[in-house]
Amino acid sequence: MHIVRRRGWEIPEHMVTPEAVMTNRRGLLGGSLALAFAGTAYAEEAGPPRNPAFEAGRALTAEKDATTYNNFYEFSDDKDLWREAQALKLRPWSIRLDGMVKQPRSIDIDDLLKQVAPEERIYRHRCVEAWAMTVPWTGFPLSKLLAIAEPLASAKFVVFETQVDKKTMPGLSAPWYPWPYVEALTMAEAANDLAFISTGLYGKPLPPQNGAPLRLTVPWKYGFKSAKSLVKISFTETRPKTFWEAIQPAEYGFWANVNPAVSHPRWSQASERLLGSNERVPTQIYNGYGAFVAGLYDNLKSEKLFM
Ligand SMILES: Nc1nc2c(c(=O)[nH]1)N[C@H]1C(S)=C(S)[C@@H](COP(=O)(O)O)O[C@H]1N2
Ligand SMILES: [Mo]
Repeated sequence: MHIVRRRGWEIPEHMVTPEAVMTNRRGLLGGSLALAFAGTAYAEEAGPPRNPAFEAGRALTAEKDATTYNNFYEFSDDKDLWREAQALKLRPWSIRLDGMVKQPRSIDIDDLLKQVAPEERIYRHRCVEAWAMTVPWTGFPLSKLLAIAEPLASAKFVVFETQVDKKTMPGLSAPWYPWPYVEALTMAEAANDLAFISTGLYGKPLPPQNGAPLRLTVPWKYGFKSAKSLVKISFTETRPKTFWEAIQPAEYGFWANVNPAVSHPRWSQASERLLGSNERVPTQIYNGYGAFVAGLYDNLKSEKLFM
């Protein structure tokens, strides 16, 4: 049977981009010319404005590499799961905001997207497995979502939960994993300017395999912290058990800040392999974002911050 399915990148652009940004695009074309010169351009119809505060310092990964080599265990533990991931149903989609908030509720993704102004940020990404990429995300600061959720002052952690849909996610049939995929940040980490919610990639709607329609992006931490396809964001007083911590606490902890000097028990974290070229480059502490985030950990020296 031939099933016609609307893929993530076929969603009309006006559904994900407010009118104000659409009409502003022509003014951005000069910027893309300069980028082409720098060798980091991508085939863009010009997305939302790029935030210049985040300099990646290395060439962009090819879009094809970032969208065909993925970790998304709900689909498969193979890296080439992108075909299976096209089955993810992206609409209707709502996000539950609950726990220690003023008023628990669900918000439709399109209502949410109307309340936030999209921007583009080029971030480095470092997987705990030691592969890395550099990609342009579209989205908005996580702090904007915190403001919408209205957490109580007594909340200490933000917990992110991924979609569980047995019909479209074959990986869920592996019973030894503690589904749903759960990740968490402290409130201070979540409020940090670097913490981002991604809704797009390379100026297009976020592909399912990269975590459509809404994905956490915390680039100073190992990639597993950046939970995909979020359906619930809740606020708690106590630190939750996160997915990979539940599986193997000695290898994948709560903090998981990138540090080349702290080896994974089974391999070195000193360098990383760039997707595409396979070039090995040195890994940087906090993935190079220490100026933004190192201060978050000044009073947490007794924690296992780097695993
Ligand atoms: N729900 C969910 N989120 C997830 C994962 C996953 O398996 N399931 N894998 C994580 C890991 S290990 C990495 S490295 C990144 C990979 O993101 P990418 O495929 O967009 O590069 O997603 C993270 N988020
Ligand atoms: Mo990862």
